[in-house]
Amino acid sequence: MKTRAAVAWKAGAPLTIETVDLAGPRAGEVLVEIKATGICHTDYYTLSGADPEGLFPAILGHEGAGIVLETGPGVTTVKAGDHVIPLYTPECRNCKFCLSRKTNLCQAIRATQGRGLMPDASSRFSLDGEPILHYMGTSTFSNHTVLPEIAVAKIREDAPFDKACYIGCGVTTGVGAVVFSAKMEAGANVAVFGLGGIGLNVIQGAKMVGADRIIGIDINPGRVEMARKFGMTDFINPQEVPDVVDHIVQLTGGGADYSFECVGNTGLMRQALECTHKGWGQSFIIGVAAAGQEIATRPFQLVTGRQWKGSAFGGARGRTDVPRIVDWYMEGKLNIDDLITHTLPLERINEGFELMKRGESIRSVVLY
Ligand code: NAD
Ligand code: DAO
Ligand code: ZN
Repeated sequence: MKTRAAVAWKAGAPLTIETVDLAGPRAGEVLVEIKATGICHTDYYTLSGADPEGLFPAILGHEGAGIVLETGPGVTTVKAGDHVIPLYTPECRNCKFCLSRKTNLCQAIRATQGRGLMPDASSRFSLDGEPILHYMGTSTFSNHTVLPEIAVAKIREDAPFDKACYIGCGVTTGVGAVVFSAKMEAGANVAVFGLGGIGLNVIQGAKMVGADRIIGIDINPGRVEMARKFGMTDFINPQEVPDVVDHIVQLTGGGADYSFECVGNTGLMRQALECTHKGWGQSFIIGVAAAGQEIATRPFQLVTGRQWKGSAFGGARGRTDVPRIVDWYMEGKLNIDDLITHTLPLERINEGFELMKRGESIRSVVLY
């Protein structure tokens, strides 16, 4: 079939809208009509050329929602007409990682996904006979995409696509880090470094589970109003205090029970660890640092009981947990509407990237 897609031809160049060829789903695959897709920092990271694993030409996008149009042979868990969210972290329920119950990092299709290919090592996208690569196994910047069955979460049909798409990455990454990775308890004191599309979702996750103090740290004071609306109780602009770590330790009477780094800055990662409470503080790295960057702290920070951890896709097992998060939104426990600051047609997708770069949007959503 033919479909409209925003194609990334090379690093640093704007996306161009093309009518591409899309081959139908093979065994274990589904064809999905994407109804809406968010534009995430990670798409920009790849498009900019900073991602050493970025491959071109490719159809980017990993934060979508849509409807299954067709299923390939052997597909049993979804059918045409089902509403789904594509999963860049699949859930096969069968690999060593899934069966361990210790991680959400399913490895069933990891190797081919990382090469921009479907599990049979080929691409379904092409233009003038030349293949175009998939991206993160999702390629939601195409009106139609083909996905492995294990990489779609079936969701309720009354969830609006233009909001549900954000659960495909940002909401799940932030809320999930609190609920699934940290398993945070009510009454906890929390520090959140970076109040963007991820950090604000950490904040609303912390509020949802009943955290006590929720301290937000950001260099952009323009984020304060929104963060307070989502549950932030205290704000720190690092440019206005002599020592952020000391400030958080004072505010919390000894340190945060949990902290989350939602920027991708290794200096902040250190502060996030060191502002946690001696004996039990846990610090979660969510932000993706630039290639080659390393983290450092004094080992005594860990000897004295602080724990340094990481969280990918919020620790969520996609097919199991994403539908639950959609329910939380539909039940009014999560606010997604206010985080979607801009909506655009596919033709204006490059404007969405510009808004993000200028820090003017929390989330821009492309509507097909
Ligand atoms: P964003 O650009 O929307 O937000 C980043 C925020 O950090 C901004 O508000 C900015 O003002 C603030 N900031 C920048 N430098 C700062 C500093 N020195 N001190 C304090 N605040 C600072 O980005 P986002 O969409 O929220 O993504 C955040 C990070 O999370 C990115 O690195 C992204 O790649 C990563 N990410 C990780 C996962 C995962 O599963 N681990 C998933 C999605 C995104
Ligand atoms: O299993 O090695 C693996 C891949 C894990 C991918 C986790 C991705 C989380 C960080 C990237 C940000 C995505 C938007
Ligand atoms: Zn698996």
